[in-house]
Amino acid sequence: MQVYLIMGSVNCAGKDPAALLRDAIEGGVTCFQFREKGAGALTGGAKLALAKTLQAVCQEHAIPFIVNDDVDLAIAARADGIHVGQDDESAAAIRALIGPSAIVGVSAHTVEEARQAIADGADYLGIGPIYPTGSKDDAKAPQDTRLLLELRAAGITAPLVGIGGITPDNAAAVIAAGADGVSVISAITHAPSAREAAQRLRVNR
Ligand code: TZP
Ligand code: ICP
Ligand code: MG
Repeated sequence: MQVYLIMGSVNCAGKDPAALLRDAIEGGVTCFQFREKGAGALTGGAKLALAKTLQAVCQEHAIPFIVNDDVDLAIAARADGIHVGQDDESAAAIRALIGPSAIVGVSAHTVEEARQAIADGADYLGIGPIYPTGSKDDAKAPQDTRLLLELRAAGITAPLVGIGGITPDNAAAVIAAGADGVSVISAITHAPSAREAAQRLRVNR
């Protein structure tokens, strides 16, 4: 999980999500999360249909397809995993629903939240926002690479991905602080070329 793209239709600004995803994977994206959220987000059957379309692109390229928040969708689509936040059920409860082999990711904002998620069986943690982000309405205050450094100093060895405002220009700092990978929305979805943006992020790993 070195370059982790997160995207839904809302992030694509009129571009075809499947074409954008294919382009990004060809540039080096190693994991994908379907996050269908925000104003104008698809629901119901249209959401499931887009999930299936994007999942097929991931399968063509043999990268994991992770669903944000929606456990029912993750199960219905037989996704490779799910990513949840602190307001959602625990990693243990989610795993009980989705099955033992699924990837379960959890967002954590403090050392305590990170320890708890790992104790609950999370496979990786999303740490952020690192930098200011325009892609999440209710994002917490950015904390730079401080928590990444703190988690590693505390001896936490779980896979960590940084998220929030990460670009090809600052990704190296996130990895240097202890992240195993970077999660991005806009650095790829809003780039003139998704492929080139993914390539530039990938070399930073
Ligand atoms: N969680 C914390 S920041 C964020 C999410 C989903 C959005 C990241 O988007 P971007 O465009 O890479 O800053
Ligand atoms: N981290 C990751 C990897 N995904 C998310 N949706 C998030 C934090 C909020
Ligand atoms: Mg959530």
